[in-house]
Amino acid sequence: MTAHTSNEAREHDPFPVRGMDAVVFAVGNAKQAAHYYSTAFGMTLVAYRGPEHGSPELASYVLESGGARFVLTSVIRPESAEGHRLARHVAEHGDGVVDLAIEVPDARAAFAHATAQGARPLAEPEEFSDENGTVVLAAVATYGETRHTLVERGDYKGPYLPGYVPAGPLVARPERRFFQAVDHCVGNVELGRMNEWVEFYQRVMGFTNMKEFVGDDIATEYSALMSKVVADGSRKVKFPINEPAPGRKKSQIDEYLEFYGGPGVQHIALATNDIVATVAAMRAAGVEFLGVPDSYYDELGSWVGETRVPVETLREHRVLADRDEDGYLLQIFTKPVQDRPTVFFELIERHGSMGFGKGNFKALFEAIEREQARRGNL
Ligand code: TYF
Ligand code: FE
Repeated sequence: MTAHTSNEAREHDPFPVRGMDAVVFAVGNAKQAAHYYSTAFGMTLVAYRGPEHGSPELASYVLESGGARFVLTSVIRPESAEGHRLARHVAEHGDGVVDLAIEVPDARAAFAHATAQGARPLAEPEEFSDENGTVVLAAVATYGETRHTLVERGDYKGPYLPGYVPAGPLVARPERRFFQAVDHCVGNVELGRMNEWVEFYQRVMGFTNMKEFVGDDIATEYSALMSKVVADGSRKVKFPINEPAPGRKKSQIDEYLEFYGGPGVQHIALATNDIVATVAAMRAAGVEFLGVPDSYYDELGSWVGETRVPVETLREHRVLADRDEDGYLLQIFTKPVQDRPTVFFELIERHGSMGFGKGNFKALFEAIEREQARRGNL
């Protein structure tokens, strides 16, 4: 019965997905970035591709933490169109996300559906093989210069993709994993374009709107952004889309668009099951988080109810909490992780809630505004 139901569900899903395959970053110095994500994010280097192994143009480091996978690529010597594209990406946008790669059961079918629904093709489906098996890759464009590679792994057994060799770890693994999955990946798009991109994911990938959104009522009062969330049927892949809104001050989304040089990935949320331990470990390694005022915690206790960690512990670590009808969540946001005020990370510990922390938007956006002011961009 269960098997029958899930088979049927799959047949009716025009774009079935298995989950996020990887978040791919183009950076100026992947060797150093791999060290940062190892020491400060507790990730483990598992695979590498570079000039020592027949790739003279690009160096790529694959890091994992549970099911979360980051790929960090930098250009050694631009030769091909791909090398020039990545070199120009870093020159224009700074370090950033070039690819939100999605694992699919059938990359040819996913690509055919996406392009029939109007997605711009970037790479036709192609097989890549080595002694570990065969994968099929295809790619379509999304907002800005970001892409979605569609990854069909079948029973591929290598450490990442053909062309990569096993590598690492760079440093001793932490005793405890800091996070175990990518929870959601957020895009910033231009003023007035949010609904187009929401419709893009609905049409091209069959994603549906999740109920959480920031409308113009909230936007004009304090957040200066509007936001909607799309997700696949299984809710393993969740993509909130933000656009700037006219507020009292300069929108944080406008600041991003200005410094990134257009639309792109704003933050990656990482799912943890012990946010307090993870924040403590990341802080000790030098990661900076947004702070909220003490008054946030003075009020929190009166409405958030029972949480796994007492409010006083949340206060100590500046962790935020929110509750809805399904449960609660704990979350915290890093400051931008490069010199440009662009990409940052979120840690999220979910206990039933499928939301994104709507109850925290006011405190969070005020904290972001304090940072914007500190940077002279408000
Ligand atoms: O992903 C979300 O929607 C939450 C809230 O600049 C959020 O993490 C939205 C915009 C933003 C920071 C956080
Ligand atoms: Fe988020």
